[in-house]
Amino acid sequence: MKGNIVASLDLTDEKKLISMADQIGSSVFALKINWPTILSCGKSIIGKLTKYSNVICDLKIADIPNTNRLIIEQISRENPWAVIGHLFTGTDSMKALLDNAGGVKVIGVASMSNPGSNVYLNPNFEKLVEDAKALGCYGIVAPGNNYELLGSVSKIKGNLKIFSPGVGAQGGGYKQAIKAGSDYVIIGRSIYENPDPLKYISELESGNENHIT
Ligand code: BMP
Repeated sequence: MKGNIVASLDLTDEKKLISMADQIGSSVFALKINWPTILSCGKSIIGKLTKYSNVICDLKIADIPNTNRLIIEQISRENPWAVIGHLFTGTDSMKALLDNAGGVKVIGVASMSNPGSNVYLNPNFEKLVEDAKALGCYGIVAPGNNYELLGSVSKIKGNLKIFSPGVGAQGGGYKQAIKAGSDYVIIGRSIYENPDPLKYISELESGNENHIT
């Protein structure tokens, strides 16, 4: 586990996923998995991946407090390093995640990288960040392809760590995202579809991202 790159392994073939985790797990800060992987491989894949790196379970949990509690109880048994939940459902729902997470860190979504998020979610980032701070989240998600918004989130983040997707396939740059305030950069397709993911990661970290895909 090193550096500040979170590899988002949105793979549905368990063999390919484990092989990629084995190849890059020790060269990144964490491996992130999302619904496609869990739906195809089952939730035990979370535990299986913990041997390669920190695992971030990106379920974007967004329900009433009781359902959030039931979900986090299931997930925390697999010992991920962190889970991602939505903040827009309100402080009661996020509190249910935090209260029932055991030792698992909770990251809240404050803003997103897809253009559609500019309609409902992104205009409310200030309130969402303030809620995440007040409730004691470990971190927040803010887009690595929207430097202005990321910079604004960074100014008010307090002790929260910022996790930024949107770099690579969605157009964001690693260096610019860090410069705008990102603590951890989430990269999916540009890593797992890369013929040489380790080279790509080390080039990014050494400041060469000219070849970015
Ligand atoms: P990619 O680098 O291939 O675009 O993957 C990005 C990953 O981050 C995906 O798992 C996606 O679901 C997630 N993500 C995102 O792209 N934007 C957000 O705002 C929040 C995310 O979790």
